[in-house]
Amino acid sequence: MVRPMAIPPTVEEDAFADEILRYSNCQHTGLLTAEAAVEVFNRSGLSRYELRDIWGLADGDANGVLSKDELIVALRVMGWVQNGKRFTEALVDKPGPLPTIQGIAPPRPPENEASSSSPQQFPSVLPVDVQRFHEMFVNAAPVNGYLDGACSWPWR
Ligand SMILES: [Ca+2]
Repeated sequence: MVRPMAIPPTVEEDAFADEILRYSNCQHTGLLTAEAAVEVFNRSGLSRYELRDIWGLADGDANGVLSKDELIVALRVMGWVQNGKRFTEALVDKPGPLPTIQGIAPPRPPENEASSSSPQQFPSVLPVDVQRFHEMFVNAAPVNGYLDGACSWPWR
């Protein structure tokens, strides 16, 4: 039996587990195979001894694959160990920082979506604009490469 977590998975943990299942092409079964887990966990930068302990704890039913719940256990403990905690089973009982897994970015929390879209409001510069700016620059007869401020931005 899987030991239930004292604190249920956070939205971020749940989403990160989904992301890893997707990355490993295991999203249909919802089970992370040992082979896929090794591939993913090795990207955490933890030692194989730490990973062995984490795997042993996470695969609570010892069937050699991680269910999503078991994967979240692994992620939670990995996050703590990456942040300098010594491995203990008690780490499972408190949500910590999400682990860093190279090549797999944790999904953005929903509340960040609004702010992350703001940079896209800047008009993109098309190549034709670059050419036009270049012509304006040349036509303004730069002296030693510098322009008078009033000349360099004529559309003001
Ligand atoms: Ca299992």
